[in-house]
Order: sequence, then structure tokens, then C-alpha cells
Amino acid sequence: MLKPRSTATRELVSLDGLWRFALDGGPGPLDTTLEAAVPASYNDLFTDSAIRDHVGWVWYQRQVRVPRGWAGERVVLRVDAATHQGRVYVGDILVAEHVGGYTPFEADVTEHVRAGQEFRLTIGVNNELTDTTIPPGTITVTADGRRRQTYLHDFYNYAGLARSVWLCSRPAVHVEDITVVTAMDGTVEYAVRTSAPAQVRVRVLDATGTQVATADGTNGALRIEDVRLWRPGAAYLYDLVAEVLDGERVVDSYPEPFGVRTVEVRGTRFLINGEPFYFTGFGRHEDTPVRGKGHDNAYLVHDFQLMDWIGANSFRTSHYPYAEEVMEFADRHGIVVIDETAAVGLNLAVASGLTGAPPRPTFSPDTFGEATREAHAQAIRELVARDKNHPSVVMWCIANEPASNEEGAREYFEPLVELTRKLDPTRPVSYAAVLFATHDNDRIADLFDVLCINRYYGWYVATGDLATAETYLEHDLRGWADRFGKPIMMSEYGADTMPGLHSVWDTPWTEEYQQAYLEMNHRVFDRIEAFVGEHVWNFADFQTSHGIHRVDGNKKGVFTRDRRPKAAAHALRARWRSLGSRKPQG
Ligand code: GCB
Repeated sequence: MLKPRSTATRELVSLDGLWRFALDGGPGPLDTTLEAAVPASYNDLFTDSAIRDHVGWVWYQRQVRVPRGWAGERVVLRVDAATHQGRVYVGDILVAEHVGGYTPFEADVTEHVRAGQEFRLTIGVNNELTDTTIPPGTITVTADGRRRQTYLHDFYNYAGLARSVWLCSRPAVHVEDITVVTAMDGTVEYAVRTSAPAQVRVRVLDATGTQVATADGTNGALRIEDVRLWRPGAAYLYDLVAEVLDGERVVDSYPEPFGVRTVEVRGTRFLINGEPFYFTGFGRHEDTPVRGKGHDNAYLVHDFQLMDWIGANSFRTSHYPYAEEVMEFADRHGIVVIDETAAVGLNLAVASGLTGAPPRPTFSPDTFGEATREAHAQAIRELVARDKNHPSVVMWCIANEPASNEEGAREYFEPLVELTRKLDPTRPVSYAAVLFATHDNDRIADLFDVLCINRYYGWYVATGDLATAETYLEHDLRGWADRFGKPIMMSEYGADTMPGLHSVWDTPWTEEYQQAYLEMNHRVFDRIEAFVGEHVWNFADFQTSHGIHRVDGNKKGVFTRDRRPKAAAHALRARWRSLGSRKPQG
């Protein structure tokens, strides 16, 4: 799905700002004095815990005026994200409904609005997670009748309109979709889909706006002479401008930025443009005080500055697709991205491990079955549709810590891997493996291209004993490397750390321990030939749900929630700045 842009043939009105907000409501005028910021999660905006802990629908409403010059154009409403389900109304009319909290959707509302006139726009947003949503969760009702939401991931279930909302104009016949696939010799294969059969021309512009190639037709290949590659740390972007023509008249024009680069897994190497690439960086979250998961360009800039400062060349969009602004920023600045779906928590053993409840099988008709898998498939379709042209995205991660060791895992995942490969034959596919999944009981790793391993030896296991942790970790990782013969990377390793807490001993929660813990991990990584990268958990401290395992959130950040470095940040900086994108010599 194309990002809304203003072009010579399209206009764009941002609907960000303050919207009327209420827990009770519907498409009719809201009876409320509350206002909520868009984009922002609503949870932390208000002091009323009934709002923060609300389970179900909430309502956002505002007046919108259609620009008077839009007569004769298609008018489209676009919601960048409604977490986790959205319903859009123009006046009393339902114009769009969407499930999935981190991918965009839109509605053509031309028949319901008039140029120059106002309409009442209402968006209902539902935050419920069930065994058929991605991510999954459970709703229970307390003795006094309150509905409570629990889920199988630690980060807080922020909800609402956390990304922008747009009113867009589009010509009657317009470009609907563009796919770009590149080769290092400058060959650009393209496919353009239009809203109706039409004459199409494509033009490739370089970063100065100079036309460097052109072709006619909805599908084809063109060639950029003396092509400049998109490289990690040295981005270069072209625009593929797709034009719908009526004779010589351009009726629609849409520029899709792209980079020329290749990605390939060969043996135990991860290659970008044919060269081995070693990932350094983080699993992250979209998470800031007050805004929750609300997209914020100031944090966007600052977080990328900090990643640059520390020498990180990459990150994973743990545990859901991030705002498109983030992906475009990564494209422009040469940061490499592992792009993850919101399928976090498909694992009932993790929950029972923490609660002592008897484990239930994760994959079964009564737990995660056909309907869950269909929701998961849809999450993959929408992720690939949105992000397929980003040069920064070098791999899809279709799930975080699923029960890949349990019966039914293979039957569940095989069709999803096939689907991902069919949707995008050009990028490797991975999942992040949970501690309980080992090289001898995992049932799905052979289906994937890269082994992404999450491990917390020295934290959840062998707590405070880094010597034992080092032995366990090495044994574990070597097992995976030897059995599968694929590239292997650490997709999570980390230790909760209270800034300002110090000790001369190996004391968990201290700044020294976080640093020693990371160094222990690095010693092991550097001894393993097939290792292709390290993503520390987490870039910054982040908010979690209530629970005795967290004190005001997860503190495994290398930066605090307000982005100040802990001591480990300086040690990582020394290592990563000296590595660049090269594999360490063990
Ligand atoms: C994990 C999860 C991540 C958690 C982390 C932790 O394995 O993938 O979402 O936040 O552990 O800190 O426990």
C-alpha cells in the first residue's frame, strides 16, 4: 500500500492534532469534554485509570473540511494505524473497518463528502487482544464485572491513533501500487498497478532529480547506467515516478523512493550487495513517556542520532511494524532493518513458566489454530505490501518467540513461510527463537534462512553467574550453528539495569553487570564462525504491563526511557565503532 504523498496530481491534508475523545460513543456527536492528541496512544494522556485500563472501544472525533479545489477528485481517508482495530465513520456511515494495529488502511469516501464542505469524522478504536488476534491475548471479567486484558508479551498494550491520519485527493484513474526489485548492475524490475486499465510510463530520477531511465507499460525492466548503490551507512535513493497518461497529459504521478541493492544468504554469510554484513544494533520499541507508541519526529531524529553515536548499523522492529516515517528515515540514512510482524506471544509455555499454570499446547484448535494463523497471514500480507520497496529492509521476521519446539509448530509455520516467500522472493525470512526452543527440539528452523536467537544466560538463567552463563551460551549457540549450517545472529540478549546502581561485584541490576554481561556475550559470539550479528535487548527502557517482574517497565535499555546512556552504552560504542559492518575476528 502506497504512502500518501503530495505530488503534482495529489494533495494531502494532515488530520493530526486534537480530537474529541470518549470511552462511550459511536458515530453520533460525542458527549465529552476530553480531547486526545493524534498521533499518540491515549493510555498515558489522562489521569483517569479507567481510561488507561479500558478494554474495548474508544472514540475519536473531529470536523474535517474537504478542500474546495477537490471537486472531481477521489477523496480518500487514510489511517496510518489504529491499534488494534479501527472503524471509520463519515457522519453516520461506516466507511472502513480494519483489524491489525500497526499497518495502515484507507477508505474512498468520495460518495459521502463534498468539496468545500465539512463532515464529522469518527474513528472507533478497539484495543482487545484475543486468541485470534495478532498479537494474541485474553480478556477476563472480574468478580465486580470489570473486563481485564492480559497478553503474552511484556510491553504495555498501548492503543489508539498512534500514527497520522490523512485526507488525500487522488485522480479518478490513479497508481495503486508499485513494486521495485533491483540488481547490482542497475537493472530495475518494476510493476505498477493502476485503479483502471491505463497507459503507464515510469521514469527513474536520481537524487538530484535528473532522469536516468524511462520505460513504458505497467511491467518491465529498465537499466540505470553507472548506478550508485544503496549501502549500509551510505544510503543513495532514486525515485521511480509512475505516471498514468491520457495521451500526453499526465493524469497521475507518484514517486516511490527506492535504493539499488541486493540481499542474499550464502552458506553461513549474510550478504548485502555481495559483501558480508555483520549486524550491530538493537531490538527496539516505539515507546516514549506520555505518547506511549505515538509516533514523534523529535524522538525519531534523536534515536537515530543515538544509534549513529553508538555505532549501530541496524535494528529489528521488535515486535510490530513501525511507523513508515521510521522506515523512510532508515532508507535515507543507510540503517539496516529486520522488519517484524506483530506476532509476538504465540507461546503458552512462556506464560505458564511465569505463572505456574499447567501448560496448554500452543497450537491447537482451542488455543492458536486456523483463525489465528489466518490473522497472522494477513499481518504478513500487510507488512510486505507496505514495506516491500524499502532498501533498508533486508529481512522479514515473521514471529517473535513462538513455541517452535511444540507439536503443531511446523504445520502452523510452513504455510506462513511459503506465503512470505511468495509475496517477496527477494528477502530472507526469519523468526526469533525462544529459550525453550533448542537446536534439538526446534521444529521449524530449517524452513528459514537465518537463525535469530533470543537468549538471556546470565539474566533469567544463571543469574549473576557469568562464568556458567558463558558455558551455557556457547554450548547452545554452537548446537544451532552445527545442526543447521545457516547464518546465526543474536536477536536478543540483555540485562535489566537500574541507572545509578553500582557494585564492585557481579551484581545483577548494576550498570557494571550490564556491561560485563554484554562483554561475556560478545566473547562467545566472536568464537562462532557462522555468527552474523548482535542486537542487544533493548535500545531504551520501555513501559510494560503490571507485573512483579518489572519495576516501572523493562530496564534492559542501553539508554534510559528518556534516552540517557547507561555505562554499557560507552562499551558498546567502543566495540561497534571499531567493527563497522565487519565480522569480529575471534
Ligand atoms: C524476550 C522478549 C522481549 C522481552 C524480553 C525480556 O524474550 O522477546 O519482548 O522484553 O525477553 O526482557 O524479558
